[in-house]
Amino acid sequence: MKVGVFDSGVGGLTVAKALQASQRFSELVYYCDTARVPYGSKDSNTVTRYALEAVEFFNGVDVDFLVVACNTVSVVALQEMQRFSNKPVYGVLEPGVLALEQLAGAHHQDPVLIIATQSTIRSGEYQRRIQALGFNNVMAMATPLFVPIVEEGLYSGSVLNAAFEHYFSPMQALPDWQTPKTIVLGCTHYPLIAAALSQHFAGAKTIHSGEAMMHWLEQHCDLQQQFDHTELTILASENVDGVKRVAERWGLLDVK
Ligand code: DGN
Repeated sequence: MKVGVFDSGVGGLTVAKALQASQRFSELVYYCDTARVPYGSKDSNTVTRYALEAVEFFNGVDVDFLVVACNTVSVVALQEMQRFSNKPVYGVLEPGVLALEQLAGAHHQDPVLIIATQSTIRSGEYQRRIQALGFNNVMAMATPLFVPIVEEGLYSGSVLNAAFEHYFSPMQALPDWQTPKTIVLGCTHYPLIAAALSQHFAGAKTIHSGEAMMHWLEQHCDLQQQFDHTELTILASENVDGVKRVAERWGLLDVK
């Protein structure tokens, strides 16, 4: 089985890595729009226009389905993409929401923190869906600085700590029972700082879009076959060599 993976930039490689590690696919075709990243600060019309161009691209690629690794695109443009695609299109929003109970084992009264790009938080989609599941203590915060910090490879240390201070210091005033116990990493870059986030929030569990998507795919698609390895073809609208270097640095295998 071949799968297309779309993201605005390198962040979706964290989702591709989870798909590759599952050994359920013979090939992944990863396409990212490095020429126009970041999408996270753009308005929904622009993100939808770019997402539909990606659909047009994947309509000409031989894959069984398309995974939208980008949270921003998944909350803003998934339905439009499904309308114009010639193959099934799955986004990371629903898997991420369901993973709260299914993977993290969170209880409805547990405080949940959603962190993501401005567009994702502004859409209110994660908040709405998580509350609709019955969670009644949901906080949401746009934390765009984490994206360039991750791209610089600063997964711990003073720069990351300063960003934590910048975003999270108001939360220090929260009583213990309101401190987040589960953090939804609503942006594909954030799994690389999951350990640091968990440590900052006294061992809070984190939800990773890639693991959530893989869990969802196991439940919703017929993935019987096991492959020795999963080839990864990387394509990009700009600087494909830079994306391949990041893929190797982040531990993806068989990069073409
Ligand atoms: N991949 C994007 C997301 O998951 O929302 C983040 C990168 C960006 O466009 N800023």
